[in-house]
Amino acid sequence: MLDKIVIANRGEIALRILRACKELGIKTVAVHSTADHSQKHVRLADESVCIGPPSSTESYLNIPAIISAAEVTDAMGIHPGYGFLSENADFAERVEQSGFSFIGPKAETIRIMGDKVAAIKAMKKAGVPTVPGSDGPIGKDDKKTIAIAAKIGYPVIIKASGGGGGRGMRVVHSEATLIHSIAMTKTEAANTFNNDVVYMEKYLENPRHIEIQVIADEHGNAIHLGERDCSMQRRHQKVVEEAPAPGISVALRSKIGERCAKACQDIGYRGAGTFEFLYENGEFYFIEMNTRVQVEHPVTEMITGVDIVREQLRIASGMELSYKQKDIKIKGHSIECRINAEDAKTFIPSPGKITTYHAPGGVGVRVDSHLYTGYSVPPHYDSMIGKLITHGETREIAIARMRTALDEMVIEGINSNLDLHRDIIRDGTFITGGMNIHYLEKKLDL
Ligand code: MV4
Repeated sequence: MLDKIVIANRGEIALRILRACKELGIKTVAVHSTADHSQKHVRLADESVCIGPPSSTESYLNIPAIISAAEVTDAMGIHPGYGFLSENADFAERVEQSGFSFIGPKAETIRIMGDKVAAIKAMKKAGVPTVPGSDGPIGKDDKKTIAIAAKIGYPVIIKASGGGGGRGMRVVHSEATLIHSIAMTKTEAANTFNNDVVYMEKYLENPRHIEIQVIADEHGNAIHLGERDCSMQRRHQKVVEEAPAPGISVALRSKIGERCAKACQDIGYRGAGTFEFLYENGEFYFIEMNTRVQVEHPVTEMITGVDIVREQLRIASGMELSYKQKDIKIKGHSIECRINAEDAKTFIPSPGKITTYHAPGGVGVRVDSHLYTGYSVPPHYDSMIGKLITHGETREIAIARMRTALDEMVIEGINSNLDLHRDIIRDGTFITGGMNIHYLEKKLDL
């Protein structure tokens, strides 16, 4: 087992990783910016190292500073959490070249998945269903490009291979604007991602966003932990997630899940990962793979009983998965509300001091947050300040528990989006379940 690791992150996920380490007897090193010396995980860690000023680029994205912290504390591994350097292949490579374990996939795997054209190609080869499209980069031959779009059928979407997560995309509704749109997307992609490769897919108009969680060890074992529905989003920021996805049958879950697990074996995947799909008319279409632990991993933990971060740490220690596929049983339903320090109506960020904090509790209620009364939310980072997660035997019970928990939760001194969540949890369409990715933006538009 790894005996000491650096937690190269902040906020709730740093605390989540710290807790998993404590349970496994792994010593912890918190690396933090000058803005974060009062964070809960910094106080609870065995050691801490200040790695730079508040700006992320000079602290949480500062590769030499993080590797130096691992060296001076004699740590064995580095857990990147999510965001920051978690999907940076160069970072993973330098971590391993410096003699530390990167708690995640091999650098080469991260590199492939960061290149969306390469990721789709690898997944298609492994039998994962993909969106009908250009099957690779769009070339220079405009006649050929026009023919591909005609074959797929309009609307089509042009995506940057170096993009992902909603960056570098353009929907095209007819042949009249196709070539110009491709040129525009290419220019933007060259400027933003330093990579002008673009590809084309059939544009799915009203899909749901459903993703499959997988874990894989270095001994060729790979399993899936079912799916999450992340369709309740605004501007590519997820707001509410749940597991399982309403309306997905046991048979369909097994079919798509087993394809993903097998794909992990085929490509030699290591660690926790997520296959992102669009789901429309009963069909799954792979769009991207995330090679990190995700914000919404708790809903999967609640319905499977698997501690995903614990498995990450075990896998990085060279151990086998704690479970076989047959051990994984989906039990009940779980919902997560992302709590942000922002205005519930305008979404304007609201950093500042928390004057009062009361976390909810009770049966089936989990709070993953680094907040405490007197904590100051710094203005330099993402506005997410915690996650409220509920679990129940049925979706109805999980919703009732979430409604109760949201009404019980108090965050004062700053604005939060608690009122938005109190509205969503009472929304008739949400209560019915199975809404598509456009639902929340349309609801907020009214
Ligand atoms: C799409 C799509 C429709 N058709 N691809 C946006 C984020 C990135 N991960 C992929 N995205 C989309 N790809 C095809 N072929 C619609 C989106 C999309 C979206 C996807 C998931 C969650 C929210 C979204 C919001 C807008 C657009």
